[in-house]
Amino acid sequence: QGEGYTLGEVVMSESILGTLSESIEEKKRKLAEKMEKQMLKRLQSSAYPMKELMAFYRCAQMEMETKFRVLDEQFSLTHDRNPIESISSRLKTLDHIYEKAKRKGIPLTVEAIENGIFDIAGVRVVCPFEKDIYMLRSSILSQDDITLVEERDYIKNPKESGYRSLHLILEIPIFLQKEKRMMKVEVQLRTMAMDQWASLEHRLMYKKDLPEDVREEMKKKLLECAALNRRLDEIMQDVKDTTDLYQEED
Ligand code: 0O2
Repeated sequence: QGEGYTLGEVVMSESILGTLSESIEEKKRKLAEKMEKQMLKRLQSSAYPMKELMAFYRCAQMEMETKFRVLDEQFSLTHDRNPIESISSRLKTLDHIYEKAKRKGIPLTVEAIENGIFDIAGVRVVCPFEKDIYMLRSSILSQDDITLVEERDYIKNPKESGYRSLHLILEIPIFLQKEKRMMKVEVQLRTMAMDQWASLEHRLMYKKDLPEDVREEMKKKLLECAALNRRLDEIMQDVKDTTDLYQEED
């Protein structure tokens, strides 16, 4: 009865307080959701700056693709084979940009997105052999208009899932009517075996209706495949290097 309340009143007021704080939390959550939706709408409706940024990324992607195509062309002249099997590009969709910004706590402004998300433009380069990847890496990095912003070598240090690829975040200039603009592009370099593995694993990740035990079993199998692929890439490289040696002696 300390402050003149009965026990029943204290219990009551505690439960009222509990309900109140729950409803405040709920209100806060709804407000945050509403603000996020408004920000996304603003981002979509600030159509011109965002559209412009996406157009710049498309240009940077084209520039980057061309650089790799040029390297492939030149190498094929001198070595009688192509170090690039295929090149593909993708621009992240607005929804995926939004999800990533949310995950990383990046404000939904055009400027913050450009400064905080580096893989809006992505170029994937698939090579026959692992050594081709590192040859292309050093050729592209030796170009004086390219800056390496970040490098993640998931070939030397594969991800826990078994994922392997070399990731480079590169800054490349695009030349507009009146200005030069530096843009970031994520380049993923991988062998054909790594590419096939990544596509299969990606499919598995997006199968939401898979029973948990089946998913675990598939993950295990994919880990096995990753180890086999690694060995496959090593043997193929060895066969090629040895064959090249004999060719040189002819
Ligand atoms: P999408 O559809 O290719 O755009 P971060 O927050 O920066 O540390 P982030 O950006 O995921 O994390 O960087 P990370 O881990 O280097 O991966 C970037 C991209 O590599 C992914 O892009 C995938 O394309 C690919 N990747 C990375 N890990 C895996 C993996 O375990 N399996 C497969 N299949 N691909 C992987 P997005 O944005 O996830 O997808």
